[in-house]
Amino acid sequence: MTESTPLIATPEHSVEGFVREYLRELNFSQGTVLERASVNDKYLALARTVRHYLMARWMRTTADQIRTQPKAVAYLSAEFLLGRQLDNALIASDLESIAREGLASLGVDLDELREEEIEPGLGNGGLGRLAACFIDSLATMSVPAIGYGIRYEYGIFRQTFVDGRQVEEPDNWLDRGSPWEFAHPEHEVTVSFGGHTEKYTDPSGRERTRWVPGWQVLGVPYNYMVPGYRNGRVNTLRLWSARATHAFDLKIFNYGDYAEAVRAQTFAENISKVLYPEDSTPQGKELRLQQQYFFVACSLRDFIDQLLPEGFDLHRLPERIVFQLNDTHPVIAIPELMRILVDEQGFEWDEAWDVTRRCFAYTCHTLLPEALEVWPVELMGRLLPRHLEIIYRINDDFLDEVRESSGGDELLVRRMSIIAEHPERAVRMAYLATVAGAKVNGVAELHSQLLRDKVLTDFADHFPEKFTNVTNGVTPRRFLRLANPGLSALITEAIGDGWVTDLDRLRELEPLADDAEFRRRFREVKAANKDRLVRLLATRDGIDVDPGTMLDVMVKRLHEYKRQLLKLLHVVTLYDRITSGELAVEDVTPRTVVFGAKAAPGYRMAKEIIALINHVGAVVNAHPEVSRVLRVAFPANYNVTVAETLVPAADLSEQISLAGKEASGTGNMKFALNGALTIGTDDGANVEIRQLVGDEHFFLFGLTEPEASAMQEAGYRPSSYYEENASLRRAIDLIAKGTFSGGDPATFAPVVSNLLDEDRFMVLADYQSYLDAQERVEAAYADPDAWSRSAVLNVARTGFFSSDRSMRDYLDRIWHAEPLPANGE
Ligand code: CJB
Repeated sequence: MTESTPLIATPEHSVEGFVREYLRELNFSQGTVLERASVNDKYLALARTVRHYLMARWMRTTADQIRTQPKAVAYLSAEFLLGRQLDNALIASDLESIAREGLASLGVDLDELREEEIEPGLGNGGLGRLAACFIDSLATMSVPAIGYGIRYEYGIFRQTFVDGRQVEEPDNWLDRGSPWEFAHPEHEVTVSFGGHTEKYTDPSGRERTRWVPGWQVLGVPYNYMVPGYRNGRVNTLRLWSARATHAFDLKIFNYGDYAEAVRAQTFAENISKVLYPEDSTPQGKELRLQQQYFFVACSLRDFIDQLLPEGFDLHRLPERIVFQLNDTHPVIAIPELMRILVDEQGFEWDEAWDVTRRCFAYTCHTLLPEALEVWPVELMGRLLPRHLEIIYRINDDFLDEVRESSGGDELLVRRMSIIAEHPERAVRMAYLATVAGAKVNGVAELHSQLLRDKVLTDFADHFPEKFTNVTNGVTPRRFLRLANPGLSALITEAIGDGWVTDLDRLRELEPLADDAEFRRRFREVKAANKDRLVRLLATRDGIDVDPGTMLDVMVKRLHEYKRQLLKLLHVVTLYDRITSGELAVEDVTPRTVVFGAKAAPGYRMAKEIIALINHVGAVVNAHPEVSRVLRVAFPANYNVTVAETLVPAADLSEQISLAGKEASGTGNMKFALNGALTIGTDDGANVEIRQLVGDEHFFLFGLTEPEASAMQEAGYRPSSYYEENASLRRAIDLIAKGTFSGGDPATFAPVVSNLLDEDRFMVLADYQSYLDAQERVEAAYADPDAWSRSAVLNVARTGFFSSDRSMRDYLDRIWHAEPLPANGE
């Protein structure tokens, strides 16, 4: 394929040029004029204007990739939690001040328009947000890369509270159209499901298998720009939307059965209708497997047909692409590539396997056994009969290999089988990914270690060279430059602006931690960020926060392993001590505890915990004495947009999962990078954060992973902590007797008994250690100068957690791909 069309011109990079373009957009795209334009008209015109500035870069990047045919990275992910697009596009194209000034000259306020954008919530939490950070970094580093995923019509649900309990509402983010997407129905792809397989003999006399599908749907690609930061590059994110095949239209003509045709259409379109809201706890629903196969089948087909030159020899596929599997969700891509090569391209099995093994790499994001996806053989066989056969064959070959290398250790063979036998026959997707992937990585040092030692042990022994670590990262563009303009300006003034694309440069701030004037200005920025948050919570949620208090923040999905309950027990203990007179309010550091968390709609305990937080909050906040020094704020519907205001305002970052349960965490990185101090366990990336910032600037507490495991093995008895620790007993008793539920002990009885009888995540074992660490926090906070010194050092020493560094690690250890030359533009 060659590109010879001249590229479109970029509008003039000036206030006048911008205004001209903007008014043209209002007229021609929105069909209105400034005087009559609604806020939405103005927002859409602005988005389109900014788009124009990126368009030539996008076209050039695509053309360069097609022309030079470099090795590319395809990031396959069922989730991309992008956050708002406008802000990011403005900073990437260096249009922020031009847009602000240009709009102001027309009497339009940029900030008002920014608020108009509904963020595409196409992910649940950490995993989806990580994918968004990674594609941002790849674009900024000029790496030829494409993100592939699903264009869910409904993203993660909107959370509201009714009587303190979570209620889910649909997120119809596309209601007013999205100016950031480009539909390409002409590039639709057909995806098959169901049916059966049959053997046949091809003209050369070879025995072959073909899949005779039962039904089909179409995948329509929607392209999104992924702008690099001021490097003249814009990569592509391609999300697939499901449509009914045209055969359904024919049905309408042929049979006049309109209702049936519409039903079929709805059935097909259901596939990309809604994001499953379970985080780390897949439900094994048929529609979810349909979604997974749908998007990877579209993506492989797209890459082979659209991005490779015609007649490309697929034996050389590993030279052109590496498919990174973001958790197990896209793992069905492995048998799909085998099917394409063997059934469609006529490869011998071994040839196809050799190509496939070199095209995939797998990232595992969890240690929780319940988060590892397994698909019942019955379901897989019904939906994807050919893929199941291929998986069986991969498994047979692999188990032969294990048998041979282990001298026939049948117990080992059974343990390593891709097919589980109990409780039902099922495909273990993580095992399939490990057997087929060229590399397997965890997402923080500790996590990768535990993956090898505990989860995939036999595989780590069998394929030691496959296992590696890449510690997660976050994009400094969104989570520092954009979210924290005050701190960004202060940093840039001190060390120049190179840090935005080279975050290690933050090290140059270290000496400034000892500069009293710099610390004062740092505190000024923090105070301004708190004011910004206070305004947001007041207008968005009607929550009143005193910016003079310590902001103690715990925001992440609600999960028992993350231990929001531990944080809550601290709040209840403070309440108890103040109301019982044990603590005088004068002796308490005033703090506002901010929670943000969505629970999976079917996760009963998580929803109970949300209700309990809200009920405790209501009592604490209404208490005349207690509320002078302690308040709880729980804004509903925590999302990326809220994070962007919350993270820069925080003083204290709560990262308190039970050691060995949080794979990495990425919120922990965002807070440290914005100068919050962490109170945390030795878990996930906390370990690396603490190593980098230094023990004196991190509040460590809790059991280590080996200690926790040993205790579990010896028989953990949570009630012994209740019996022996009076403070803990009083806190639990307050909840148990109904203090926070209008005197009704029944309301939170399930939470209490869960803690006392099971406490799977050892909240009670870590309670005292956590309280002690909180006392160290109070003591440290009492010295604002020392605190801000630690905060500055947190910023200076966490440049490692840039997702640019993660991408370099993937490139070096896994992908072995090269950046394109920067675009001179
Ligand atoms: N993670 O967000 C999810 N969803 C899952 O289903 C499994 C894991 C999270 O992924 C993040 C990115 O790697 C990690 O930082 C986090 O610890 C993990 O829970």
